[in-house]
Amino acid sequence: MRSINPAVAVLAGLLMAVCATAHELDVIVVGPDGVPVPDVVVFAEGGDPERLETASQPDVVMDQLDTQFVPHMLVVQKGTAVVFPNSDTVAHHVYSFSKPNNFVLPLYKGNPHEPVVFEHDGIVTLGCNIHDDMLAYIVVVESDAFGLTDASGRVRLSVDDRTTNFAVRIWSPRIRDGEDLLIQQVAAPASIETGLTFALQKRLRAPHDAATDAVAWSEY
Ligand SMILES: [Cu+2]
Repeated sequence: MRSINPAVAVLAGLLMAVCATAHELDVIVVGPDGVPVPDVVVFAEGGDPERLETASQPDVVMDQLDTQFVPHMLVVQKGTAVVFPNSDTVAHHVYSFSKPNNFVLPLYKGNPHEPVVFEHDGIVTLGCNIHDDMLAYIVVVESDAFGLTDASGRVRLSVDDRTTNFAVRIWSPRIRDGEDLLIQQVAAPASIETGLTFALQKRLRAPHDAATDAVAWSEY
């Protein structure tokens, strides 16, 4: 049996370390008036499946406070467990009809329920049976490069640089533009350095409109 030359092993280790570094990809989303759009989900599609399988987030919290879900928008990697504590003194009955991620947490106070593990990518619309105004979204992505735009419409994604050809997709319940404007291919490191701009053409819905019928991305 041949043994591995230690120098080769060290070199291979160094190469793997170099290859595992990530590019920072800046993404900005602006509305038709050029105004930055906050709270937009941005994520990279495609990538190394083996890396995705090993990546994981700790339990993520979707709180209930002052009869609202907090936060209003949440983005998680597929397979992430989300806990739904009720921090109000009134009881809530949390549900989602968004198949196949649908679930129900029957009427409760405190935090008596097990976390919900979201096994399918897609948009999960949350509601409460007691309070019709309670609305929030969990966007489940098959990606470990994702985030929400900040007040300046920006988000920085850490993209594994083994990925040379991937797409960046955005989603928000406020966006009315068609799918073609919501996805951009990233083919070369050059475009990673310059960053991506999503310039929306249609006027946005108001921040908390419950317009769930019109907002799913193509496969949902
Ligand atoms: Cu409620």
